[in-house]
Amino acid sequence: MKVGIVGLGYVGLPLCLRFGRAGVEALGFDRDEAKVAKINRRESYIRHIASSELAALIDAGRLRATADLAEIAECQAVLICVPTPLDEQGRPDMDCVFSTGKNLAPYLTEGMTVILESTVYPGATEQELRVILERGSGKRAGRDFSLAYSPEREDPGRSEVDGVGLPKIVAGLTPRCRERAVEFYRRITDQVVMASRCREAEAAKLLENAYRSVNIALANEFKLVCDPLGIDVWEVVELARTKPFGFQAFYPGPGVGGHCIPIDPVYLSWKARQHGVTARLVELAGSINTGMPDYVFEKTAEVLEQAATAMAQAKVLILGIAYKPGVDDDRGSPSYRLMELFATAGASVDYYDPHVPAIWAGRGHRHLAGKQSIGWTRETIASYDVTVIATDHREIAWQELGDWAACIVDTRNVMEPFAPVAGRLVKA
Ligand code: SAJ
Repeated sequence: MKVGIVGLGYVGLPLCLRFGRAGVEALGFDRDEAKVAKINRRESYIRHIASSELAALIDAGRLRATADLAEIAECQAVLICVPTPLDEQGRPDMDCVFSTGKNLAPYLTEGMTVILESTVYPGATEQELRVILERGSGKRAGRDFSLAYSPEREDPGRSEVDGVGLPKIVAGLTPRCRERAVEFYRRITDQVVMASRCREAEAAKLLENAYRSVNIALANEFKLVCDPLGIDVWEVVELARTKPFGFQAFYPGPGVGGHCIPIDPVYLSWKARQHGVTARLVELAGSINTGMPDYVFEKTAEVLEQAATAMAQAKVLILGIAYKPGVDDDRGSPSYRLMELFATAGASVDYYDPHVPAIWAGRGHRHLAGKQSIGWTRETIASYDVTVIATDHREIAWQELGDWAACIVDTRNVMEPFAPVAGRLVKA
C-alpha cells in the first residue's frame, strides 16, 4: 500500500511517520524543495520529530519525499494536509487547498482515495474541492475515485500524542468513499469515528477550536473584570477548577497565537455570514483575545509611569516569542503585537526565547526580521526597565529572572513561587 501525503508540516510529516511505522509506504509531497531535500537527507525540521525516526523509515524504504506531484499516480490514497490561513483582510484563504487539488487532479487514477485533512469551512470538500478534482481529472468523485474528509488532530508540542490513541473523525462524499478512507486510517489508529457527511466533520473541527477560543476569551474577560476589583483571577480559576464536573480550566494570557485557535473560528463565522447568520459569540471571543496584547501594553505603561520611566526612554524585554510554551513556533504570536506596541510608543524592545533564536523574515513583521534573542545574563536582564512574561517556557530560569529583573509584568502567573521583591512584580 502506498499513501501520498501533500504538505509536510506539523500535520503531514507526523502522518508520513505514522503510515511508515505501520508498514505503509509514505510518499511525502511538498512544493518547498528545501523541505523535500531535508527529509531525504534524513534531517527533521520539526522539533518533536527526531531525524533518526526519518532515517529509519527512509532506510526501510517506507518514506520518501518529492516535489513532483506526478508521482501521486503511484499512490492508492492521497491526504491533503496543507495550510488554511487567513488572508490580509482576515478572510479564509483556501489557495493552498484549491491549488493542490488542481495540481494533483491530472494524476488521479481509478479507485484512488483523496482525503482532505486541512481545517476548512463546512461545504469545502463536497462543494469546492470535489469540483476542482473532477474538472482536472475528467473523473467523477464517488464513482471513479473516492473523496473523504478527516480533520487533522495534531497537537503541536505534545510529541507523545503520536496519533495512535487519538480518535479520528472520518467522513466521505458517499458511504463507499468513507469506507475507503477508513481502510487507510485503520492502519494508523485504533479509533475511527464515522461522520455521516463531510460537512458535519468539517464543522466538528471548527467547534473543537471555537470552543477553545471562546473559553480562553472568557478567562481573559475575567482577568479584565477581576483586575480593577483587586481579585487574583488565577486563584479564581484554581478555585473553580476544584469543581470535578462541568468546568474545564482555561487561563488568561497575553493573547492567543498559533495557526489554529485564532484562525479556525473565523472559517466558521465567515461561512455563517455567507448564509446570513452572525456567529456573535465566536466573533466576540476573537476580538477579546485579539485585544489582550493592548491590555498588557497599557498595564505595563502604568508600571513604567509609576517608576517615573518615560516610555520613550524605556528598555522593554519580552520574554517568549513562541505562541505557547514548549514550541518553537511563533506564528500569530501575541508577542509580536506587544513588540510593535512598545516600539510604536518609542520604547526600545528586545526579546528572549530559548526556542526562537532569531525572528524569521517571512513572519510578516518585516521591521523585526533578523532580530535575535538576547543572551541570558544577570547584566543583560537587569538592564531592562521592565520584563514582560508572554510565554512561560519550562526551560526559563524563573528564580534568576526574579533575582535579576528590575520589574516584571507577568501575564502567565508563573512568578509567584519565585517571589521577586514586592512591588517589582505585577500580574497583567
Ligand atoms: N491559551 C491561553 N489560555 C489557555 C489556553 C491557551 O491563553 O487557557 C493561548 C496559548 O498561549 C496560545 C493559544 O491560546 O497562544 C492557543 O493555545 P492552544 O493550547 O489551543 O494550542 P494550539 O493552538 O497548539 O492548539 C492545538 C489545537 N490542535 C489542533 O487544532 C489539532 C487544539 O485543538 C488543541 O486542543 C490544543 O492544541 C491543545 O490541546 O493543546
